[in-house]
Amino acid sequence: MRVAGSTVVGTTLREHVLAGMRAAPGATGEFTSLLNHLSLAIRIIHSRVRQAGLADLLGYTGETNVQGEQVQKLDSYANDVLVTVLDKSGHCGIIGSEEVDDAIVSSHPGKYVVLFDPLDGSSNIDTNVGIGTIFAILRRTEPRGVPTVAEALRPGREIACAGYALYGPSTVFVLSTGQGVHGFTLDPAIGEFFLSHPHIRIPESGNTYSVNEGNYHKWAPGVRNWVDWVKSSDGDHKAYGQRYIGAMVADLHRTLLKGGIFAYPGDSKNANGKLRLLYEASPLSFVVEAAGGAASDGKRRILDIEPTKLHQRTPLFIGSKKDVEDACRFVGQD
Ligand code: AFP
Repeated sequence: MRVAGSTVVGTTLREHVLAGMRAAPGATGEFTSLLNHLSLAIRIIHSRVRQAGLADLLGYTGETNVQGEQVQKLDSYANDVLVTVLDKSGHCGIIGSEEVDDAIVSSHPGKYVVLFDPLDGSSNIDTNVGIGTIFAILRRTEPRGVPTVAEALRPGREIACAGYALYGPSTVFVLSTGQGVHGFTLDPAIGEFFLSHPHIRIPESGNTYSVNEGNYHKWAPGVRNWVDWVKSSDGDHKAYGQRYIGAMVADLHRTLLKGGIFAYPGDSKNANGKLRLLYEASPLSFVVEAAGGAASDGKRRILDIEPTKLHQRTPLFIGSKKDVEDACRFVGQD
């Protein structure tokens, strides 16, 4: 008798999620279905991103979003896809998007909250540089009640699942439910994500730092001292190289795989920097911590920050544990 099974076809995202469901006592399949809807939205966005130069999608819509930034066509398309697919799924009570001022109450309320940045790094679109989608899923606190914004205003440590899609040379989908981080690569010919990076662990330390150094003169002394130190050799510390794409998903993905640190500190113009706690910092901190790394605002663990506003910003130092500790040693003195 032969035992079925083959190494020719790898593990798909669907199979991986289904295996997680089978291992979770009492699972109803709703979370599995929600992740499948999310993966559908990401594949739709992937498909449109790939046609961006062809389909007259580059450039601005002419509108301004809640952050006061110009909204690009692909941002609003990605936002619409995610809101529509997640709403139709019937699994979300509240949907929160970086592109939308207020929380969206789903027309088919379910038991999850989903928060996302539909197209992070969108100012890179016109130059054909990597961009991505970031998301976090939380279980609603009152799943039977009327959905409220308070169910979204929760610290990152309460996240049930978070991850991102990076639309780079290939499209990768990285996610974690807190136990392990796994990466899947899309086979565009068949529209399926396959497990390509199982059990990602971020190195204890790296040799690159990733920060917009053009802000140097706006930083507080501690941040400047850290950057001066990190790029110079001092005893056991060898000078780090610098890498900065300007799309956090892309910078973070490299940091996750190779180690090192990504930072967006506060400065004299924006005390809390640029990044949004709920849509960018918390989900990516959840992933990085699950991979063995760390994330801080310089003084506090990102996942412990209690949000008060949906579009709240936070300084961020994220990556290899030792590199984040080193940064906080300097920055914590500001
Ligand atoms: P956009 O989505 O407006 O391009 O912003 C991307 C982002 O929030 C984050 O992905 C980058 O790391 C960061 O901004 C880059 O900001 P700077 O251009 O100020 O370095």
